[in-house]
Amino acid sequence: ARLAVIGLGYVGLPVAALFAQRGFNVTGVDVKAERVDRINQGISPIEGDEPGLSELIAGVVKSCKLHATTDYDELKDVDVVLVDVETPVNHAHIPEYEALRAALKSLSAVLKEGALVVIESTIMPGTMQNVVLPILEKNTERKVGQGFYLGNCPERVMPGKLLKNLNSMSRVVGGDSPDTAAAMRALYGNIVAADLDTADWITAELVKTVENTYRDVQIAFANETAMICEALGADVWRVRELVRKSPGREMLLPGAGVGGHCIPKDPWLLASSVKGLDVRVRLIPAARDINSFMPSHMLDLLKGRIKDLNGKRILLLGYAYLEDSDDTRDAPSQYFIKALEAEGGQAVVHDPYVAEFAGDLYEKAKDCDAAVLITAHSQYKSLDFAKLKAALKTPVLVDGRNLWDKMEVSKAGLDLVRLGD
Ligand code: SAJ
Repeated sequence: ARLAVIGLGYVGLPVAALFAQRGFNVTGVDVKAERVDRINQGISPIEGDEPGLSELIAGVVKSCKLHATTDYDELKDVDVVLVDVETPVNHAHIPEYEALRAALKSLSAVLKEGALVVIESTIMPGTMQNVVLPILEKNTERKVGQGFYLGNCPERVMPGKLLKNLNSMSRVVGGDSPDTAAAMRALYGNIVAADLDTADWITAELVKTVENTYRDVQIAFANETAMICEALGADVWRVRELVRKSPGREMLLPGAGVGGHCIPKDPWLLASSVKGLDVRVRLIPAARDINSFMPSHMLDLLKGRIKDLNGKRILLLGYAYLEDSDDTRDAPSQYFIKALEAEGGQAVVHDPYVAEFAGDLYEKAKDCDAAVLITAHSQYKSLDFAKLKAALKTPVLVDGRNLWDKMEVSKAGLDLVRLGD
């Protein structure tokens, strides 16, 4: 069967390659010609360490199972089209569908009679009914369930484990009808070894946004508890350890902030899905507000030791949004740097995973006044505290991820300031 994937990013490309590996004739469509060219040379344009992906792409391109193009005309005889274009949220926290609308319009012009279209991009609940369906029916002049079939299958992937996640994580297959959902289940059974749960569109859209909003709210609770503990002179890490002994209290980790491509964005998709309807959404925006505040709180912790940051140089340990990752999307470090610069300070950034900021951290520490840990990269665990103390002008070290042992750090003569303590 012939399958196409529109949008060859960090979700679309691995999905296209996996279906190609399973024997489908896959056409990948992307607007970026250079990305198309690299893929057709068998090279993965995806940054970061994705085990198995480069070899997989080289293999399926070599065996002519995967072909990339910028030309929608190549979709004429395709039976299944997966849509994986970007669906960003703008500064007003409203989802932007320019890329989605453009892809659907171009697809409508060539969509084969009776083809199945599946939206994999993360969308605001209600988008299938109110945005995707009208565009396709209007531009193809066909009715869903007759002239074409339409589904929503949200992806669950984490950077660094794309191929593993795609195979091992369960997925929801939301169809325009139970029959379509069943057909999607059979289709995805080719690449997914975990549960494939059938549903309708709104359920599939909600599951994706709710699961990530759940995480954001849980993290916000941990962060607010950390700030309460600081004010009361308690140690949130000890409190958390004991709270978790109570059944069903899976308290998450306070931290220097919440970054990445999914967690900061999806709560806004969920919250905006009921804009204008008679329901008040308060907890979700409040959680976003708390988590977005954490980088500034890290600066407040630093200012507890160095009042005036004007002209000060601060060593920032970690730029990526997640430990042991090179992914910097919406990373808390970026907000910390902005807040520091607003006080006249300057950040000297170290991050072993980000080329621009790699290098010898003790060298970088030499002309810095203090250091702040934003990302818990494993190699920071075994920091040479004596060496760091000798390099810093003021022996202040702020720990935003509960990475270090208080005794060990203070033994080296550093003044450790811990989030939540
Ligand atoms: N974070 C905290 N405290 C926590 C957990 C995370 O501050 O207790 C911060 C992290 O430092 C990071 C951000 O939140 O800055 C997001 O961390 P994450 O562990 O949620 O990692 P992500 O962004 O890769 O989230 C993905 C999501 N997966 C999908 O969207 C398919 C999320 O739903 C998963 O729960 C998460 O991976 C995971 O389980 O690793």
